[in-house]
Amino acid sequence: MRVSEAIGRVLVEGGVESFFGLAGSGNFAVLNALHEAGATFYSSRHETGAVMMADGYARASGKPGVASVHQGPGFTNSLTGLTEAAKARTPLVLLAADIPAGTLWSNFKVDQGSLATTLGAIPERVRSPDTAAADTARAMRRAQTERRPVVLNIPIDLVEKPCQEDSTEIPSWPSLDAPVPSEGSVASVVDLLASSRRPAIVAGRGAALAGARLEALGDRVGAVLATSAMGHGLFAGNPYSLGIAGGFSSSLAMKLLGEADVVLAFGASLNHWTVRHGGLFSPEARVVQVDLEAEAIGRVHRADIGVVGDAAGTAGAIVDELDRRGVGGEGFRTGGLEREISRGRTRDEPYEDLGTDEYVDPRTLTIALDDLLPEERTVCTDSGHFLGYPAMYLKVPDQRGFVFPNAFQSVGLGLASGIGAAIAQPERLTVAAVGDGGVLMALGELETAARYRLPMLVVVYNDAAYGAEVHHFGPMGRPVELARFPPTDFAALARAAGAEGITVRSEDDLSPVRDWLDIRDRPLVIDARVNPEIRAEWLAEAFRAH
Ligand SMILES: Cc1ncc(C[n+]2csc(CCOP(=O)(O)OP(=O)(O)O)c2C)c(N)n1
Ligand SMILES: [Mg+2]
Repeated sequence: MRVSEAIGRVLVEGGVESFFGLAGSGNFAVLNALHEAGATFYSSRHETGAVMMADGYARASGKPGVASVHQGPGFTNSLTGLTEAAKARTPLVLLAADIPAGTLWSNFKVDQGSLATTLGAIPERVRSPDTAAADTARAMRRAQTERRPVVLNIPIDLVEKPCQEDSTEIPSWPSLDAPVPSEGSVASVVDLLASSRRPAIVAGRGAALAGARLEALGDRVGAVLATSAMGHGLFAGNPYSLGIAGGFSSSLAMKLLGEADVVLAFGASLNHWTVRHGGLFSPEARVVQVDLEAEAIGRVHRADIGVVGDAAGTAGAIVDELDRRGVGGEGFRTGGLEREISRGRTRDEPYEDLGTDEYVDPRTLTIALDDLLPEERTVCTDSGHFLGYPAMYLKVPDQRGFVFPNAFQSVGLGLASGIGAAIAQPERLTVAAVGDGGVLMALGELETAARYRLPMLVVVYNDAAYGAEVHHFGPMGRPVELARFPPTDFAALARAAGAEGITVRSEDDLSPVRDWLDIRDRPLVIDARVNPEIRAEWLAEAFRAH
């Protein structure tokens, strides 16, 4: 067996069904080995696209993502996606070809291990033919247990070398229990809850990844439930769910979270957006932050009690201690709160429709899509001014149904991420919500989506501008013409790439979407001409950081 075959075998026997990448001479043998071992290959048009497809696949499926790139420029092209995956703590293995172990010079030479480290990914390498299987297995294990992308560098002079028969055994490691919180920290949380009348739970992606049963804890103490943007969907369908905490909150969510006397944050960084720059919770509220990493506690927002532990184990330990002491109650959940929450959704808040003959109001567009599209969906967003509309107005069925590649706040990642999500969850409709700037940055991947005939809906919020910059600097009286562009016809671009495309200037123009939903044999791109004058309310809040 050759090194490439050993790598393919370890990954496929480890459960890898789909992988992403872009072929070069350096990774060709690895691509073929994975393919021959039984995994399905999806070829991107740019390496950051390949990594984001693997990242979107991982987020939507809960399984690790795998991507493969050529050495040197193939690897450096992947770096923005890799950084997003590192910051979002996505378990992912990037199989990166690398220059021959024995060479001093190559055009392709960059220090791939250092670059991986700098970006927050884990550098690993295939050390020799006889360690290739073990090195690959270790890369997968580290990606999963440490919840980070691993760059497995594979020197090209090793990849076709034979491995000794007995070296391709896949090593096994003991399974690891998640870190449990100390008894003392659990006791202090329960002390707080014993005297709390209005507890709130805010859950982030860490809580979702841990599978924490926070709704049971919420029921026990009568808490209102909210998530960070990354954790969106975690409490979908719960009558006490307030949706996203922070800049994307409804006014009711802001009011109720502001009234909380105890806030329990699980696996949420409590960053500026989630806590509205510190203004979301009352200064009197006691804040408990539960995180796997001590470093995260109090890093952005004050934490009165810090608990180092896994979100699932900590929630369970708190419930056990509440049981033991007989503490619990209806907390917030009195006086028709359930009804108030059901009437206080963001999409029911009044706004003045600013559509014209030429332009649709992005709120009206998104609410109409929410009504039109099946609820079994994965919503995936790019970054930009438009971002609040899909996050605030499109319902998602659960946390895996919301893929939010915004940990690095890079524009241009949403389309590829949506492709990965569509491949991970084919029975769900994937909606990639992108800006005109973001989709043009990743335009090659429109061809990828069409080539695989993915049943995705790509909604382009087309304001012919880098709207985030226009709405940032415009109100300050600064010139913004450098961030405006002539209109781009995305419906025509979609058709040229092999997808379907429609131009939407009003809600009524959405009727072809109904027909497409019945067939869905290729992507549909909605070129939504949104009114470029509308400045999203959430943006003013977001820009307070600058
Ligand atoms: C890679 C990258 N380049 C530049 C930026 C700065 N930036 C933030 S939002 C934005 C505008 C994106 O335009 P578009 O996708 O059309 O969305 P809009 O803001 O217009 O809704 C830019 C350029 C960024 N965040 N990431
Ligand atoms: Mg734009």
